[in-house]
Amino acid sequence: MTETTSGLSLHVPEPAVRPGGQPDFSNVKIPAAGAVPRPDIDAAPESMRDLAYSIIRVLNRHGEAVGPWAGTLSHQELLIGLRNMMRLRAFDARMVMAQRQGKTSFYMQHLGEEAVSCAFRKALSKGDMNFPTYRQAGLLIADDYPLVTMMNQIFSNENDPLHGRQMPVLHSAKDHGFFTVSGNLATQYVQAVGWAMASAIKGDTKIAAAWIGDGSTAESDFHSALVFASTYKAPVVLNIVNNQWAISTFQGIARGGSGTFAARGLGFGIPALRVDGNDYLAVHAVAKWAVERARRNLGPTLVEYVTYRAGAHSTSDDPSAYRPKTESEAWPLGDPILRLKNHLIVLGAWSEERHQQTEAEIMDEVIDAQKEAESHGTLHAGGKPSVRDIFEGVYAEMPDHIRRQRQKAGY
Ligand SMILES: Cc1ncc(C[n+]2csc(CCOP(=O)(O)OP(=O)(O)O)c2C)c(N)n1
Ligand SMILES: [Mg+2]
Repeated sequence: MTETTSGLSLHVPEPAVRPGGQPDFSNVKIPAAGAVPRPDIDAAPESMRDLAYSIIRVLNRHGEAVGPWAGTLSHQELLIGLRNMMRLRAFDARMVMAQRQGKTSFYMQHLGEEAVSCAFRKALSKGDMNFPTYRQAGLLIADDYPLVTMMNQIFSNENDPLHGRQMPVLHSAKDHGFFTVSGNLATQYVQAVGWAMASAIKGDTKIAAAWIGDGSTAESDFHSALVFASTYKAPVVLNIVNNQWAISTFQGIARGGSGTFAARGLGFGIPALRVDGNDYLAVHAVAKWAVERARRNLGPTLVEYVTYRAGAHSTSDDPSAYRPKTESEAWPLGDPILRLKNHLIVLGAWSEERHQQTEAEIMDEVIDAQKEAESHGTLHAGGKPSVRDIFEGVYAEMPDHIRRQRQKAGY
């Protein structure tokens, strides 16, 4: 028996650098595009353990699509993908500005992460259900959800489909396979697995997609969801968006000693894949693979999207307090819009001129939508939901004390 000579201490992971330091992403080991094999859809999870530690990439640094994961999208589909990501970016830029102008209390943008939700949506079928967080509005945009309706929700105006009951950006759109966003993170995982189990119990063909950020995988809901998903082989895709940050907390705090977030799936016998989240083609190919597995009743897949939150966490956050200002530029996987744009130029399907023209057209489209939404009110001006809405839509039968409160309020 060895004797302890000094006191015990805890290991507290620290980010490699702090504000003022040189950005350092040497922890992100990046394989060449095309280097990671593509297993058969029904391959045994044990045969693909390496995929939890690598990064599946399709676009190389010359803008070419290479390797076994390439070829899931036509030129036309790629152009649609580019437009959707550009639309999301323009939408975000206008809404961040609108928040600064006091038209909404709060906004959360997707800067640098547009490929994840935009490409994933294109792998799903109608009737499938996403359980998203606040950072997957691309699921709506890529499903042609009206920008005006999104803005009405963000402005909590008289046309807000949720009647001012939700925080801005916590959308809900059942017909677009977008379950109501819950502010309580990781609940998405247990709900998605439960929904997927119900779909299987009914003998339906619909699958679910769960969404979580790197930081939120530390929540116990993430782990309990994995127990149920793996035990019952639920038809669900379990998505982890690793954007390196959870507000001011770096990803290492939630990851602990495990090699990757994807590797969390291995202990449960769940196939786990890591993918370049800034590569639209790779995200789509991996999503399609995982969706097909679920649809063929082969069970859940865990997918980690390696990306970077280039903007602030929300309009209430200032990242210069906790990370170097130039960290975003040093991110080694580049920008998803630029990378798809360059690929389309290499294919001869796009040009710098068309890109600039499209950027201007999309900005006009977003500004027009904003004008229309503002005509129905913003946070401090114009039309608002009725006070009556506070009392309705919660209980099937309104309890007496709520009824009395409503009468007291005069509604
Ligand atoms: C259960 C729960 N705990 C804490 C919070 C407060 N909170 C909001 S966002 C956030 C960070 C989440 O980071 P991550 O999961 O990495 O997602 P990201 O914001 O990077 O997309 C926290 C802690 C919350 N919303 N829900
Ligand atoms: Mg995060």
